[in-house]
Amino acid sequence: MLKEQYMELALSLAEGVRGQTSPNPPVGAVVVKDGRVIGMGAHLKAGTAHAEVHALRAAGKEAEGADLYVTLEPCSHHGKTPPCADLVVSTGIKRVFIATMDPNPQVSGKGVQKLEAAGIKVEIGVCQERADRLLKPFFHFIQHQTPFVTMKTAITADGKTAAYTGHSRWITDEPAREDVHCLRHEHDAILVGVNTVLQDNPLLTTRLPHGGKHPIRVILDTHLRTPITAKVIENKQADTIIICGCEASVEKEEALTAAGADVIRLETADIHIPLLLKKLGEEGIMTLLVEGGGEVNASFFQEKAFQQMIIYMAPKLIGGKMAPTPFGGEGFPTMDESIPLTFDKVEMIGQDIKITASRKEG
Ligand code: AOF
Ligand code: ZN
Repeated sequence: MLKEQYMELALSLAEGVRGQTSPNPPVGAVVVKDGRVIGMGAHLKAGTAHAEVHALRAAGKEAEGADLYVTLEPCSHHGKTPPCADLVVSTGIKRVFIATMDPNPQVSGKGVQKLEAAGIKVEIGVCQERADRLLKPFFHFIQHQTPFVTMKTAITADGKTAAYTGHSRWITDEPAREDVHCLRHEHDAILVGVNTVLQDNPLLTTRLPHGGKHPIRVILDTHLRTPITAKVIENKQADTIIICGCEASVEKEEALTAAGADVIRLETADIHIPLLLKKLGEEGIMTLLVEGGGEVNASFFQEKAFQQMIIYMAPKLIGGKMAPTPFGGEGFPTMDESIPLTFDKVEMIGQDIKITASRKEG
């Protein structure tokens, strides 16, 4: 097999644990000797063994003289676990292939330095594009200490999120709606506005045939209007964080806290999105899925406070100039001010289309 094929195997392992390693990155590793895979592994959860540890453990003594394929530069620091670079050296690995470098300031090149200082041959950049795509949220979080924000929306083919009456069940079909639950599983947190809580009383949990990880629920609720009886409060499958402005009622805050929610009171009367993202970053939230209604979406839109958009488009037309679209608010006056996106991926999900787009920086 070619080196790219072994790295693709390591990348598949890493992709398989996407969303379950936060705030750590998903990483995969494969150990190969004489053309035979003798060990493989992935980092499964923050605080537990890194990918290399699992792969090298599986290889055992045979690792001596073998090649290691790892999707991220092996770490060089003592974090919650000891440095992988030291382990790689001590097991007698001969060559290390790395897909991409670790921008974590505690690592960033020092892992490779350790390997090379021990006489190991290192090659960087094997299948780098695929690794960088997978690690985009981690890179963003390391650089900004704020979550990588994905806005999700479901629209008709004429771009509406509901009929002019507000009726919206359902725009997309069952398979696309199930795909949204995969998104929830992959994200650390999911965000909606209090209006969504009041109107739909959603659970915001992950409901997939084989289970799934529930994201932390984040409710934007300037005046603390979330009822104590709301499902997001009563249901304990996931934690709920309620964000309010500095003028919200202290009694209501106490009642919500007593009911098990975490209330974060901002220093400002209104919810300022960049400040909110800073607070969520401090909570260790690396990925945030915004499933807000038009007004919540508009506030992220206006601040350009998102990195990715996932659009599910149904083959239906609803029409109506009063029918809502994904972004409320005023919008921009001319095309020159429009927010530029790149369409990264287009897929059919059942009869619907899923578009994954990233916002062009700048
Ligand atoms: C690796 N292999 O599989 C992963 C790495 O607190 P710790 O010890 O878990 O370290 C976390 C940091 O290690 C994380 O921020 C990132 O820089 C790196 N992740 N490194 O060698 C792995 N998951
Ligand atoms: Zn490590």
